[in-house]
Amino acid sequence: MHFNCGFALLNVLVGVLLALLARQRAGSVPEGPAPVLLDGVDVAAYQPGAARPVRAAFVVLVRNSELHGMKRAMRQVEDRFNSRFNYPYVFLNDVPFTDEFKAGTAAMTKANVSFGTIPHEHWSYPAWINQTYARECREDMHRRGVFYALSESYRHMCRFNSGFFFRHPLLADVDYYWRIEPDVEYPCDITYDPFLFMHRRGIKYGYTIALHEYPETIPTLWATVKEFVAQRPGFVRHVNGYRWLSGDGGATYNGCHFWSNFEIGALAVFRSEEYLAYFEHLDRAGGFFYERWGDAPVHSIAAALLLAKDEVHWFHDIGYYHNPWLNCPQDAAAQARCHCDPSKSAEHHYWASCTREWPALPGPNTTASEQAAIGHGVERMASPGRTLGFR
Ligand SMILES: Nc1nc2c(ncn2[C@@H]2O[C@H](COP(=O)(O)OP(=O)(O)OP(=O)(O)O)[C@@H](O)[C@H]2O)c(=O)[nH]1
Ligand SMILES: [Mg+2]
Repeated sequence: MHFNCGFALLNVLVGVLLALLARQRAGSVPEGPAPVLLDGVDVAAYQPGAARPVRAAFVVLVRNSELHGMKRAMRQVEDRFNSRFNYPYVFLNDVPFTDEFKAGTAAMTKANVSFGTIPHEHWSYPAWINQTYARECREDMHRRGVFYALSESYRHMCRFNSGFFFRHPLLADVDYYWRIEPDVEYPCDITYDPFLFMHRRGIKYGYTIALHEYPETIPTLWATVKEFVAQRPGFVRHVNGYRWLSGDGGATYNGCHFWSNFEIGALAVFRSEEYLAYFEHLDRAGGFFYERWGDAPVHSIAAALLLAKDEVHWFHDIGYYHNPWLNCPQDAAAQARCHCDPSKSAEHHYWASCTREWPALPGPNTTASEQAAIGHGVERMASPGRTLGFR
């Protein structure tokens, strides 16, 4: 009896002690999940519709017929990144989007989506283009086996991406864009906000893969750029970029370009007076239609000439695939969050050697004599008697 009483008392004491401990522990645990910080920003800033730290959006030029490939790309973009960050999507099309396309893509995300039709003047022949000659050029390129040689829409697409996407009213309040296309893949978790990363570090243009261009699509592009450079002393601000574009001091273009189906960029670059004048000069020359100038070399030449080395960033840590090229992070820590084979990454291939050549350029600490040597080569690009301004 005495033993039973003592045991009961002990039980009560242990019970009270456990209850006290439980209360104390409960008191130290905050209500709901602890706030998670992403690159120093509270996740609340990334709720759909919240005022975000950076005004940014995905920008997608796409056809109604590509709905399924678009959903496929969005699935990975969402799973790997945007389900936590909720950046809005802006879809653009040369014809109105169907209700099926709108509903199908909106169902893939909780972020805002908007759908815009491209103004006719941004997707048609300018008055100065001789359309008969343009057709002859397409047929000639076709006989020579050039990819997309006969396609008129491909040329409108390249011209739109070169000179007009950033003027669309749906992007009026957007400062940074991230381009995606149907069927692209994102095989790695992206655990930080690339827009904020760029904004905080003053980066204006980001890429994952840089390739050489097919020379037969741009026979006169470089000569047209040189003409513009000669007319606009000051356009070339950063001579180091020339090393990336030309191995012979500007005489010829080596074809290096950032592969523009992936781009994260500051729209201010494209909206700048310099870029608009550059695009206007190229557009007047007619090479978007008489040849098949791609938006990738057009963007890249401008980025290389207008931006400093450190304003262009290789996102080596963002896994990305657009047929047939892959960017797959090489380091073991990143691999833990990826489903790609690092040995297949484009950077190992000679055709994508431009990928690593940008980060290998001389930087802001390049010596004066090195700069002078580069500058000397660049000056050869200008017409005799013209001076180029460098900053
Ligand atoms: N709305 C619309 N979008 C287009 C048109 N042509 C191309 N696009 C889009 O523009 C982007 C680039 O076109 P692609 O056909 O992928 O060009 P590419 O990447 O050079 O070629 P691929 O290697 O075939 O992918 C994609 O997002 C397409 O969906 C068009 O005529 N209308
Ligand atoms: Mg494509």
